[in-house]
Amino acid sequence: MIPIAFSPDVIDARETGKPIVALESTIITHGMPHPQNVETATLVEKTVRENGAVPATIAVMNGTLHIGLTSAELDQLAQAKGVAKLSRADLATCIATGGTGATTVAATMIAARFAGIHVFATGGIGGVHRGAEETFDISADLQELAQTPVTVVAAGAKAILDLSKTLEVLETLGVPVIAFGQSKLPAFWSRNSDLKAPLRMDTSADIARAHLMRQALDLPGGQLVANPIPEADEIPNEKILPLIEKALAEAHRLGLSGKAVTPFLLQRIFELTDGASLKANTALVLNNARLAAKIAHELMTQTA
Ligand code: PSU
Ligand code: MN
Repeated sequence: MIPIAFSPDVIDARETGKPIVALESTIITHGMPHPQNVETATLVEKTVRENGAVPATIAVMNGTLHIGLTSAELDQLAQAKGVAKLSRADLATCIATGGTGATTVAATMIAARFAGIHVFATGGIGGVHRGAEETFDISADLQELAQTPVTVVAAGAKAILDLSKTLEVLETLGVPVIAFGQSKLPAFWSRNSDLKAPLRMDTSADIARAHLMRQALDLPGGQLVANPIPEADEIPNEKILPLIEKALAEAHRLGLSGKAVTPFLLQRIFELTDGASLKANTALVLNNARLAAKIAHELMTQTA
């Protein structure tokens, strides 16, 4: 028996067959500072609702796996200190020992699949870090996409990562990487990278059909939808790249490794851009929530 708690909204959605979109919580506890984290999380949930789906933010609180948080729980998590960052390796141990932890993309996918949720919106996924040939730092998110059947909507991957190595690993793992509405791979703060996306789709209906086709073929693993940040919210590469380099050099000097790397870089880039990175981050998560809700809606329609 797993101690699991569904929020009242998610219980209702499951009973009445409404589309549900999963949301991660590491972006709240380790990706953004307070109070912008809870403001953004609340806006993301609202955006999912406005686009015809029910949000299910996922986290472990005091040993209970939550599928959907009430606003009081969201508030509590956003202010909590010392929250663990949970990936595939530590989700079960956290629940088993009564701990509190926020779920990364990998752990959110596991929980979503367990709860029968097929679509998940986030900001950026983890990937192959720059210098991975030395450090072996490759996010467990990539393996998860290879084995857990959830469609993940993200804005591509940040330039704190090595984008082309990330694409190569995803190709090896057999993960479809689908750029939405364009041919180039989006690069998080910028609409375009210099890389061509392996696949392109222009409608949520096509993405839903592809998800169902993988299911019909009995293929394990999910799909990564790379949704470009809205034009008005882009940060030009030439502005952000030098700041990323600076943050990376600091992380290197501090000898950071493992789970600490990504949160440190996100926090430093926030500081170095005077908060501009956070504004863009919020805009792109909302944009992903919109698309994810449409895909979840399409999945319902096509299976009705
Ligand atoms: N990338 C972002 N924002 C984030 C993360 C990644 O742009 O908040 C978080 C996600 O939860 C992702 C995790 O799953 O970091 C990846 O961490 P790691 O690199 O340690 O696997
Ligand atoms: Mn890592």
